[in-house]
Amino acid sequence: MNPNPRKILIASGNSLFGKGLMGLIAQRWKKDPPEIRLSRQMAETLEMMESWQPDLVIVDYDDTTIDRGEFLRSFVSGDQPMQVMLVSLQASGAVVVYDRRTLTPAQAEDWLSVPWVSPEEPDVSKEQRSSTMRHFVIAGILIVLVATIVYLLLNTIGILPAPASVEAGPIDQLFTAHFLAIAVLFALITVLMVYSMIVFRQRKGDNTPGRNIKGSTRLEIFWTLIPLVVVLYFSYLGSATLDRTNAQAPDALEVDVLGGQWYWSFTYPDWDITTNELWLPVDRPVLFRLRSADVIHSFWVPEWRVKQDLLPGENFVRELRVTPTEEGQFQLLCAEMCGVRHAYMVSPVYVVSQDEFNTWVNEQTQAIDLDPAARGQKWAQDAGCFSCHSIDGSDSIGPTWLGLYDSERELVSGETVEVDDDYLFTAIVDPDVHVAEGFRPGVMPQDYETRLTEEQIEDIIEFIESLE
Ligand code: HEC
Ligand SMILES: [Cu+2]
Repeated sequence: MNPNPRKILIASGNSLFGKGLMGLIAQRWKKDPPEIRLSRQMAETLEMMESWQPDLVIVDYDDTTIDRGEFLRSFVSGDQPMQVMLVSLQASGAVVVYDRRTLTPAQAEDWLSVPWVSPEEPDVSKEQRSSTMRHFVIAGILIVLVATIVYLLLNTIGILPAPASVEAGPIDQLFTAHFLAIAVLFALITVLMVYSMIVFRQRKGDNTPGRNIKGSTRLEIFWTLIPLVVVLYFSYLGSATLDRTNAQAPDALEVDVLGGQWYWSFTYPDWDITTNELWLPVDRPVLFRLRSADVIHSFWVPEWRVKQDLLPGENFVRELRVTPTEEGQFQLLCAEMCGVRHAYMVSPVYVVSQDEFNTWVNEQTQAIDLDPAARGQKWAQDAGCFSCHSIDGSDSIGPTWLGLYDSERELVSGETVEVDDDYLFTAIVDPDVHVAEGFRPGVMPQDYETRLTEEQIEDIIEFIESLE
């Protein structure tokens, strides 16, 4: 070490460090004291090393605001002779001196690492390591426990009804896999958080600063790669499931589904049947072609699991494949918020044996050959008129049809008109043209003109006429 430095720079954020050293230096070179400057900040230190060219820099190695890498770079880049003395007072009181002209790569290396390993430190860290181990083991057991409980809970609370289609199998497997991921993630996050909050909380009267942790590349890689793999695996699972549930079946029964505000209508092209109840034979693959008359709706029978949106527009026919495996009555729901009566957009679904299905088909096709009034009743039934109109004389959402024909109808406009074929036809295709007294416009669907043929509307009028 330079036996007689003339210019000394002391770099430390801690003023006691500087003052203490200045006292020591003054004692050491009593006769011919060197010039001493203090620097509190990293930028200031670097600037002074450049402009003032001290021949000795004393660095407080316990000062974490000093960037060791940057300091080293600036130190080796100059060509004036210069020495650096690294002094650590906290850990061990160790002192290391580096000379700019003789600095070796090995020295630079341990400059950047911590050079002050005092002999007793390995013991401390061994003890620490075993206590860290203990925390990990306890937290690990808690995580497994909480994950198991959450997983069992998610599987038993019965979010969905019992499955009733071939497609429900793969979808439920997917649910199980997601429940597992949810349970593990939930446990991992909450257990570690709550455990840390309780075990590592600040005790009363403890004002020591927390440990300075620099980050860990290994940990970063670890917790980037694992979620990446998990997410990729789930995307694979998702597309594989989609593939399985979309598998084509050659002998599928075709049903055209029309959804609108707020009704479901089903057409079986094989027999030209249109109804508002869905009848299907059990164990036979069905191909639904879904269309919307107005806004987006969504076709969903919870027991079948699969779900498909209906989009407005002629070209947006969506397909959905289902093979019901359980007989019984189910409910078709609209699973897309579609307006004020969205919650009532339900239709019954009957899954029956092939025999019962054939009987039902026969009944439907025979209805077409009945007399006009009987046909009209069927069309009215299929179009859902009876959810608002009664034929027993009681008004509900709409006026009753009993005794309507040939009666004097009072309108909200104050007029009174006679109910005849023309009045009824207009009332059906354009309900808001004349609104019956005591009722509101805009309630009855406006699209029957497109959903019913003219003959069907005439049949319905015959039917209303027959109700006297
Ligand atoms: C969402 C409920 C609703 C549905 C479904 C519905 N209507 Fe109506 N209907 C009404 C309401 C409310 C009125 C009274 C207001 C008006 O005249 O527009 C009405 C009025 C009528 C009238 C005039 C009655 C009168 O006393 O002047 C006829 C006829 C009629 N509906 C036929 C039908 C037919 C046929 C269907 C099925 C194809 C049908 N409605 C479906 C609610 C409904
Ligand atoms: Cu809807």
